Amino acid sequence: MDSPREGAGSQATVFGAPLDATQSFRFGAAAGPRAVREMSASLETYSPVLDRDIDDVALGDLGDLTLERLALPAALEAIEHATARAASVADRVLMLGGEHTVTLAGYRAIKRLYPDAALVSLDAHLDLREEYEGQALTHASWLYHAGVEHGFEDIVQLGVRSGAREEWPRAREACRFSSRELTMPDEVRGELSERPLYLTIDIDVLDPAAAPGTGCPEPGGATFTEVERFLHSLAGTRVVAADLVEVSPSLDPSGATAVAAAKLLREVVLLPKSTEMHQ
Ligand SMILES: [Mn+2]
Repeated sequence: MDSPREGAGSQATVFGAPLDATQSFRFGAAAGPRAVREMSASLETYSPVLDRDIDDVALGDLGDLTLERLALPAALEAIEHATARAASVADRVLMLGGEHTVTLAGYRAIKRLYPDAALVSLDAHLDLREEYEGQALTHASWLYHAGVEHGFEDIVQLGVRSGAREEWPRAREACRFSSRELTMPDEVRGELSERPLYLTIDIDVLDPAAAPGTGCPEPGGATFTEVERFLHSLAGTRVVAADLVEVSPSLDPSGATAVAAAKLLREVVLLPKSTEMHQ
């Protein structure tokens, strides 16, 4: 197996993590990876904003993990291993969820490889509960666990507009930065540009008008263009891993949610590192 080649040209590896174990409201995220792959076929491979083409990227695909018969801890271990494996052959890992809990497993693997990695989360929900309905680790509490395990000061969350009362002080006081907007202060941005980044995109950061096919839609969200613009603002940073979670295709027969997810992923795949920026 190849070792990571950080200085080499664009190389990304995608895999699916169709976990759908802890939903509180509506299931269906297990079908996310297949739907996003299908809808990606309808998109051009070329990004006019980034002036880069998927055809010019060595994009590997490890397929989808088989998780449905596993208990949650075993499923998370499988996802952690897959992330580590993908990171060993590519300089950018892309995971298709699945419910948001998958991010904890991916982040664990990335933190082992890059202890100075920071987590950037785009999500309507704070996900900072200590537990949810008697279960410690769920899609509504995974970020709390990421903070406990790896440090809240490494977490930046954007697009947040929903959470229980007790989550908000944690967001304001413990996390490095937390905002409803998709922007961050220059100081935070400057810090992030120095560090390996794990980027997680919960599709519900989008307004339900743009992405109705998700388990817990939250009105008052960002437009597609706003999220896309934020992603483009990460050009020149070092995104070593990204995931896109919570697409539930059965809740959106139009396919609009899955194609929005596919297009955001295309832009993440094509995001240039600092060494690839146009002069
Ligand atoms: Mn969410």
